[in-house]
Amino acid sequence: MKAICPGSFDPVTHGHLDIVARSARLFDEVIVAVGRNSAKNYLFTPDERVSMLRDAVGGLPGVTVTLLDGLLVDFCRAHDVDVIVKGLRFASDFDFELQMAQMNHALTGIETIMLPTSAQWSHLSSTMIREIAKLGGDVSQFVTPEVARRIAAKTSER
Ligand code: COD
Repeated sequence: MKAICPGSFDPVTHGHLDIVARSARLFDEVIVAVGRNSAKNYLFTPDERVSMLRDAVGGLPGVTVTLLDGLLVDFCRAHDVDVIVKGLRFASDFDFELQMAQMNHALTGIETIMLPTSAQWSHLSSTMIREIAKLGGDVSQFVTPEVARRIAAKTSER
């Protein structure tokens, strides 16, 4: 089966990577898709987010990374994706993810599977990583060395 892990990944964290790695053990193929959430303002460009993800998932068998332009369900139909995989941290994630899962199902009938976050990473969010980095904190335990380097470069140029 072919799965997709969509997200903003601004930037990718160990929490996201844990969901991708576990998906790779469950499905034959996993596409990690860098999409757009119109409610968010991004620190990194779509190409930068794709590049950081490619670096981070490089060794995972069956995993590819792509840019998602337009509707997720249209991409899934065009690429014969069987299932959408999302990560859940807390109740507010569930409320948001449930609504998106039901909307995506209503649009094309595609199913969404939600994986509970690993306890080790349940407190991680890209928003907090950006905030900590902006205020000079050390985020290296939450992201890959390459992402930490890119965040430092990005925040110093602002
Ligand atoms: N542990 C486990 N899971 C996590 C963690 C963590 N520490 N942090 C985040 N996650 C999960 C999130 O719950 C989510 O499932 C996924 O990882 C991605 O998270 P984000 O924050 O990077 O991405 P979002 O939620 O901003 O992504 C939203 C999409 C881009 C997927 C969505 O807007 C979308 O599908 N856009 C395409 C256009 C479209 O089809 N819109 C209609 C949607 S109904």
